[in-house]
Amino acid sequence: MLIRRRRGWEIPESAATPESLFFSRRAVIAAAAAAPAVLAAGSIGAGMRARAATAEGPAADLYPAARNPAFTLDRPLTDEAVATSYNNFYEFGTSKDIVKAAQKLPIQPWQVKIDGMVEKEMTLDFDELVRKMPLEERLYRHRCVEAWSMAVPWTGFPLAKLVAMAKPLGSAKFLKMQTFQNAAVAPGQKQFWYPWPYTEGLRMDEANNDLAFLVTGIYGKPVPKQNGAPLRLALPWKYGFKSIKSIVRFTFTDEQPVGYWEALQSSEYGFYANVNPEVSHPRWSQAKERLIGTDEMVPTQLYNGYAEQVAGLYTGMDPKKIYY
Ligand SMILES: Nc1nc2c(c(=O)[nH]1)N[C@H]1C(S)=C(S)[C@@H](COP(=O)(O)O)O[C@H]1N2
Ligand SMILES: [Mo]
Repeated sequence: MLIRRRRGWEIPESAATPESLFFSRRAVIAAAAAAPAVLAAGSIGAGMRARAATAEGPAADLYPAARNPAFTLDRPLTDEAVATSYNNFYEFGTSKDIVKAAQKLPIQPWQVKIDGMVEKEMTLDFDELVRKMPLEERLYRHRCVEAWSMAVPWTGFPLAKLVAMAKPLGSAKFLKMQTFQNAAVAPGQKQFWYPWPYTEGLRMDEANNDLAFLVTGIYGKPVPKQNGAPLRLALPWKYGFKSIKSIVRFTFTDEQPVGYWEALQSSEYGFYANVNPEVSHPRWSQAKERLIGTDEMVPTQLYNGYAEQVAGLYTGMDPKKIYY
């Protein structure tokens, strides 16, 4: 547990309530005996001391990939042991300490389906997919809606490369993505009253933006299960819940997808979910963020500091709609 002093301008930890609040409320009704602990945004679970990512995993021979120098940071990288042990992955539990539970997920083999409005639907094995793609390392900021953040070296490839391979029809306006569904290994999915499988979506132009990155690795190694192995998204200008983990399906569609959090509570979690320090979450401020693993709070930036690359996507849109 970190021992820290709160400064006057910091939000009280109890105000920055994790997304798991909703699980708590609902779970209290359905499973009072097993009410999950709601961890404050700054508290670090025992998993913090768990082992770091290993060099094993799918397509391990492809790592480390060359770093793309175009993506720089304004802060130090988060410690690997922190980024790979303080995780949101509700399929495996509502605390941040899901490392152990997540190891039950079988990831070899892993099938990825591409369907909907495409020239030809396809299913391919993750190993086949990753070997078709040009892997690179990018240093990205990662800002959770709970007002904490990390800085992470992801390895992967632009989502636009998968879109190009899929050959979407002109009628496709959105890309919908879904996580595996396997309640036998993911205890969270036994809570059938939640909208499993975890779903997220992007507009086609967002999916084709160079920043949208499909992640296969972290810290120069295959991404571990708790961080969304073998394939997850990183959308650094959006709140972390948009960065869906352990993806099994990409569907091209003309209907705006409804994300998992949006389905649960649309007044708090919206489709766009672009980082904006000036638009508060209904229950807490988004003006600052806690750098996880340190004692530091820093101001949050519009589009999490990526305005130059993405502001053009939202020209003329109602900011309320953009941010929620
Ligand atoms: N399938 C799935 N993807 C998910 C989540 C989840 O619970 N399930 N949590 C999201 C949230 S809220 C965040 S902040 C990031 C956390 O990623 P990390 O654990 O690698 O930091 O994953 C996102 N992707
Ligand atoms: Mo999050």
